[in-house]
Amino acid sequence: MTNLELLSQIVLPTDLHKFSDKELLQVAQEVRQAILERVSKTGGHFSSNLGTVELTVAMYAAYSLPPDKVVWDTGHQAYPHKLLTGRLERFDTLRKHKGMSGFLKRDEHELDVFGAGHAGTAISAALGFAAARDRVGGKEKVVAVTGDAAICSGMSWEALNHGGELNTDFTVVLNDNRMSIAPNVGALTSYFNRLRSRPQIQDLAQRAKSLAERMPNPIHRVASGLRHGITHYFAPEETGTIFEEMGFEYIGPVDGHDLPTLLEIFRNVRELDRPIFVHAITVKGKGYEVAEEDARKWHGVVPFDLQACEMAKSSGPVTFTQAFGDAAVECAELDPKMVAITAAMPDGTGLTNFAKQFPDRYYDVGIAEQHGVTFAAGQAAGGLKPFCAIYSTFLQRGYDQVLHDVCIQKLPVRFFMDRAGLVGDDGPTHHGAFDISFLTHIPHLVLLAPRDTTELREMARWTLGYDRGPTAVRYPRGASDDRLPELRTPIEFGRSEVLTQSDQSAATVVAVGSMVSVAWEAAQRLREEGISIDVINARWIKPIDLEAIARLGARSGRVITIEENARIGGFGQQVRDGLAEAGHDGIRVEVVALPDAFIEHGAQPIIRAEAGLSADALIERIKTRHRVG
Ligand SMILES: Cc1ncc(C[n+]2csc(CCOP(=O)(O)OP(=O)(O)O)c2C)c(N)n1
Repeated sequence: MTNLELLSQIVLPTDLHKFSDKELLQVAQEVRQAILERVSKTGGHFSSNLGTVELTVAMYAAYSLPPDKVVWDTGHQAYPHKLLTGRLERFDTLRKHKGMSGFLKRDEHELDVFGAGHAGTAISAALGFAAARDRVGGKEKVVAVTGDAAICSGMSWEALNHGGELNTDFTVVLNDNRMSIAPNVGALTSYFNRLRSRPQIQDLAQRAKSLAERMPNPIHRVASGLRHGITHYFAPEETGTIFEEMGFEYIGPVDGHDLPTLLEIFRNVRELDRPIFVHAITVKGKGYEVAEEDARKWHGVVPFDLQACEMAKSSGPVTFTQAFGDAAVECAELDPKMVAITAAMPDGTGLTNFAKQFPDRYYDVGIAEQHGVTFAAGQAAGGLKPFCAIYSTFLQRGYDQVLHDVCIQKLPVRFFMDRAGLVGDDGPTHHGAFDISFLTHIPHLVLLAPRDTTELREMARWTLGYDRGPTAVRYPRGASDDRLPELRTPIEFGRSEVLTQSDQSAATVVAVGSMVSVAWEAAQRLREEGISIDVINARWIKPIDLEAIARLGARSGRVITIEENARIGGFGQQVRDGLAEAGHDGIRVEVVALPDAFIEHGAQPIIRAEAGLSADALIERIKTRHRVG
């Protein structure tokens, strides 16, 4: 590892104040070096962080943190922030179990003033901090840093709308690299491109002076904000930007890698006490050539060889994501009415291929899950067959739209929720731990979970033919267990699949989706010890196949449900409730599910096992209560 002479002295951003501007250039270099060296070993978010190096160094040198506050949107681009807040030593634990989070967390550091993971929250949160400061009479500055994709989300505009009216002392920094994870989309993106084409701020003092000289009189100059030598000047002269119309001073565009100019700007902006909007142009992947060329590929990385600039190609069994992508293409070929929607996640949801093959039937709505859901509802009402592919965690954003726009009207939108269950390294903001709870209480919606990738494809085809109302399919991150039996029954409405049963069964295990392979493994291992259990692949979470569960459960007297969802409102509780309602008092139901807690980050097998979602834990449970002889 390179010796990071200056960076290793920094515990808090205020330590930057002791460095000269020239030394700050070296700090920026060291921050970039640290990201390259550390993240190539740990894996994690990569290209977005290379793009925020100078921006972070400049802000943190110009402001006083604490007490000033910088709120980062999403948090995946805040590694420079972590490095400038004394976490260099902990960097090799990034995203590891019990190590440093990949996002910001209020309980990880006092300067992680607001946690995130989902995009579009920073401006609202920063405005809240500013309002709190104003109420208590504080003096600290508040800055929100958002991306060109995050700012397109509805919530960001709700906050800008409010911020312009509150007219208080806070600053929004737009980190505009033209990229979401994939290239950014939408009319606003075109608008930012037009703003980008204006001359960038270079030499502030010189340009402010030349404008002042062109101003007709001193009053006009003061009114233009030139007493600070900065504001208004950089707004376009012919027309105001949309941000000015909304009550912000627009400053930009500025080269987000030009540290001296950024320092000058932020030192000036810090003196202002009204809503300011700084538009910085950055390059995603800056400083690492292959990442600059293909920021999409290098958005999130697994450990890789820094010198060879190569990431290992992932091989292995087909993932659920790939299987959904294939299924979407198959369904499009089968039915010309089928269309697909993603909210800024074409690669993550597996729709990249679909987008290439059916460009006019593919819609990337940007980070706008709520809109995506209601857009799909409109398409369904208009006679199309929308496949709305949104990760479980991000569909939380669209709960009301699912309920109000889709389900009340019984519209046949097909939801495909990838990353249902524990996702691993991204942690609590990204686990899909709640979709069973927040979807199954909504009337009309049916919910399925495939045990493997083949079943996912079959379920996708099944939903294509189902026009009676909304459907949702949940499936986990990763690949399925190819040790599961190939023997299959066709997908039938409300019918589970019995994988194994016995007259001498010690328990009837009803497993949901990803947990089928856990139950199957437990069954194989128990059999070697002479203990047999029934294994039911639930397939249907709503409606539940109570008939099959009761039939097998009545013989064993013991039903164990297992699911990768919160216990409260989950599948198991509904099985228990359903069996009790139907009068099956002789069947004891045990629920294995996620506890009522936010599960921390860590490798999937580790955190699943900690939550009791493993074959070992299931075997232990079955054996503990199993009376042999
Ligand atoms: C609500 C929500 N939807 C989707 C995502 C997935 N996601 C993470 S980062 C990202 C792109 C962010 O792009 P931008 O805001 O421009 O920041 P950049 O990475 O370019 O710095 C997306 C879509 C998310 N975090 N939150």
